[in-house]
Order: sequence, then C-alpha cells, then structure tokens
Amino acid sequence: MAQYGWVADEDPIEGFEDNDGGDLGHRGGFGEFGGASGGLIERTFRERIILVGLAQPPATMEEVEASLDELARLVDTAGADVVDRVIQRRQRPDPATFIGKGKAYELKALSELHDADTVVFDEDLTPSQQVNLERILGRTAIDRTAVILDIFAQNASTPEGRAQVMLAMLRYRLPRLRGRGFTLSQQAGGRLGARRGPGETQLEIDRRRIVRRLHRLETQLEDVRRHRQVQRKSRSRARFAHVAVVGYTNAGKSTLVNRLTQAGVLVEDRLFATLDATTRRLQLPGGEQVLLTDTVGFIKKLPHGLVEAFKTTLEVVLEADLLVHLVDGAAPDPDGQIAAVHTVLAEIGAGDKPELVVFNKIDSNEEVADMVHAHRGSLPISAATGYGIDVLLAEVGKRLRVMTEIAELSIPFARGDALAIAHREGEVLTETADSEGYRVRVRLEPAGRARLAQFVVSTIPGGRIEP
Ligand SMILES: Nc1nc2c(ncn2[C@@H]2O[C@H](COP(=O)(O)OP(=O)(O)OP(=O)(O)O)[C@@H](O)[C@H]2O)c(=O)[nH]1
Ligand SMILES: [Mg+2]
Repeated sequence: MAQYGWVADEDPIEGFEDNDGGDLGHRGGFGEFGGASGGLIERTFRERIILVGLAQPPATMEEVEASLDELARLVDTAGADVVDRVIQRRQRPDPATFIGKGKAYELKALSELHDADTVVFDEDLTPSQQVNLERILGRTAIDRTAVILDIFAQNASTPEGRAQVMLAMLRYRLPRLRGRGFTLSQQAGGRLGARRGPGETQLEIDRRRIVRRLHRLETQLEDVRRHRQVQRKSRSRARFAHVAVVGYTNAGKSTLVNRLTQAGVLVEDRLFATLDATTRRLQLPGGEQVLLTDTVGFIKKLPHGLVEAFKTTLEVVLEADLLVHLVDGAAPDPDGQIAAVHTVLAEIGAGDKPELVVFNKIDSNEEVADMVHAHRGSLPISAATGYGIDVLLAEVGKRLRVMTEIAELSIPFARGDALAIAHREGEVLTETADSEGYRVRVRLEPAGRARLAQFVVSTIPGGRIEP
C-alpha cells in the first residue's frame, strides 16, 4: 500500500505555546495535582492499592468483578500495584461514606494489614464522601475517574491534549476544593471559630485561580475549534469522505490506522495510548481517496467531564461520514464494550452515524467468528496480521458509495460559479467540454446534489465508476 502524506488537520495549533503562564507547559505541568511526578497517583515509587467495588442491584457479582478487573488494568497502566480488592453488596451507596461505615473501618484495618497507600473506588465519589473516607482510612481515597484522569495526564503529549486533560482535571478538582479546604481551614482556624480563618482565605484564592484557568483553557480550546473549522472549510475544495476509527480503548485502532496508512501512531498494550486524533489520507481499492482518523478510546463509566473536555478532539467523530467501530474480539466482554462505545457516541451526538462494526484480533481468539455471525454486517480482521483488511477496505468503499451519488452535469460556459460548486462540494471524476458547455461527472452528497440540481443530466445512485 502506498504511503500517504500529511493532511492539513495536523497543522500546529496556534495559541498553545508552552509559555502561557504554565497552563499547558511540559509534561510536569500537572504538578499541582499532587504526586511528585505530577499525577493524582504517586509515581516516584509504585503505590500499593486496594480496589473497592459496590454491588448494587441489578448489577451481578460477575459484572462487578469484571469492572474491578478493568479498574485493576487502569491502576496498572497508571503505574501502581493492586494488593487486594473488596466488594460490598448494598442497595445504594452510603451518602456519607459510599460503602457502609462499618465496612469503611474494616477497609482501614485491611489497608493497614497490606500497608496500602491508596484506596481506589470503582464509582465516582462525591467530594464529601472522599473527605470522609480519607479521614476514616487515614490514606488517600480516589475514584475511577481520578485514575483515568491520571492516565490521560501521563499520556497527553500535544498542547491540545494537555489543555483538554488540564480542563478535565480542573473541573474535577473545583468541587473538591471545598471539602479539602474545609479541613484546611479547620486546622488553620482551630477551635477559635474564626469566620474567615487563614485556610479559608487560601481556599478562596485557590478557587478563584482555578476558575480563571478554567476559563482561559475553555477560550483557548474554543479558538482551536474555530481554527480547525477554517482549515476544514479551505480543505472542502477537495471534499474527501471521512472515516473515523472509533472503539473501546486497546481495541487496536492505532494498529489498524498504522497498517492502512503507515501513520506511525503509538501502539501500546496499555489503556488510552492515544489521546489525539490523527488523520491520514487513504486510497481505497476503487481508487477513491478518503480521510482516515484514529481517535481516543472509550471506556465504561467514562467521566462525563472528560468527554466534555475532549469535545475538540471528538469533533472529528461528529464530522465523519462513516464510523469504523473496532471491537477487541479478544476482550472478556466485547458486547459490553460495544454498548459502552454506543453510550459515549450518543453522549457526543454521534449516535446515529453510519457504523461498520469490525471485530479485531481474530488471530488470538477463534470465537471472533461467532461474534461476527451474531452481529449482522460486521467483519472479522486482524490489524496485527493483516487478515481481512482487503475485505474491510472494500466494504468501507461500498458503504461510502451508497451514501453518495454520481451525477452527470451539463453546465453552460457562463456558469463558472456552478462549476466551482461542483469542484468544491463534490469529487469531480471527469471534466470535458462540448458545444453546450462543461460536461462534468461528479460524486456528490445530498447537499451538493440539491445545489446543482438544475444542471443534472443523469445520476447513478451509489454508482461506481472508475475515476
Ligand atoms: N493479537 C492481536 N493483538 C492486536 C491486534 N491489533 C492490535 N493488537 C494489540 O492490541 C494492543 C492495543 O493496540 P492499539 O492499536 O494501541 O489499540 P488502540 O485501540 O489504539 O488503543 P488506545 O489508543 O489505547 O485506545 C497492542 O498491544 C496491539 O499490539 C490484533 O489484530 N491481534
Ligand atoms: Mg490508539
């Protein structure tokens, strides 16, 4: 397969210089979030971690265990060791301590036994639950969201990625300031009952600073989005169909994009290796050029704040004509992962995009064939070995073609404007001239078709013509 060049999407982004007051600095820029190495989890040594899950109906014990398995992978990716896990059955979380108070004291004893540094809860803790738990446990208590944020912070490598992670972290941190600040002010103000103890003043200062940085980041990211839109408009002269590879984290998206385009995206057997969208041009077997984008992976219980913060990156998904939904066929619960991906897609407003489901890693799990059988219209591949790639590309071409139409246009010489529209909005396949004017064969989407309706001589719906 030929090697394809860079696409304009990857231009350096303005407004993200590293010297803008420290918001988006080098990797260490997350230092204020605790941990000498900058994340929420200490990384100068491997922390010892206990996992805690809550089995609330209707969740089965199996599901809770599976979710804790995944949390263990997250913790491992973040660079810490799981030493034990605890599950409590409860109808609903305790508003003050998440697990029951008695259980919390048991957990304290267990933490001492294991000499654990941190306890990680598989569900979101409210700020006050977090404070109460830390008081009881005498050690750090964090939730799944914090672990995901920590990994994102480690993996963010571009200014835009760092800005998005920073935004998510600040949003995570803001409501938690009060809880910790309150402790602070109690310590600082002691029992004197001062109404504005020194701790509280510091809290207000911190809060104001965070709010200011939040707004600055939001403005910067908004600028990036506008910049992108301008880029896209100028690119739409040659309107290529856009295919986005989406899927659960570690499904093999980057491996696939690399195989198809030699994009050189980082591939790793760890979660959230990719945080930035990389777009490359790809030629399909029928000769059509399309844009192919690798995207950030999704996960169950993906914090809404993170989805929201990453909307600049996720916008490429919204603009794609077709989603290739890559599923890890070797994962313990592919259907659960498919459902989680659909949840996030719906959350970003891409729930009704045309989707081609592709099961990956058939080389390592024979059951993939059964999965393909159970999902109509899906395909098996191995991004690692190349199995099924030709069929996949042919199918992508087919799906894209049925969304477009080839129109034969006759445009009078005086209507250079219409000719320009054909070039801008469609993919011109042939252009000749006869006594009447220009004769143009162009692949068009419905919008372009409507604008050029008066010049259409004939159409081939979803037709296939060699360019
Ligand atoms: N056996 C097997 N392993 C694969 C295949 N494709 C990818 N992998 C492995 O799966 C792991 C994840 O691959 P990536 O391409 O980084 O996955 P991703 O979907 O981009 O993951 P994130 O960017 O973290 O969301 C790596 O260890 C790959 O080598 C495959 O077809 N077969
Ligand atoms: Mg990746």
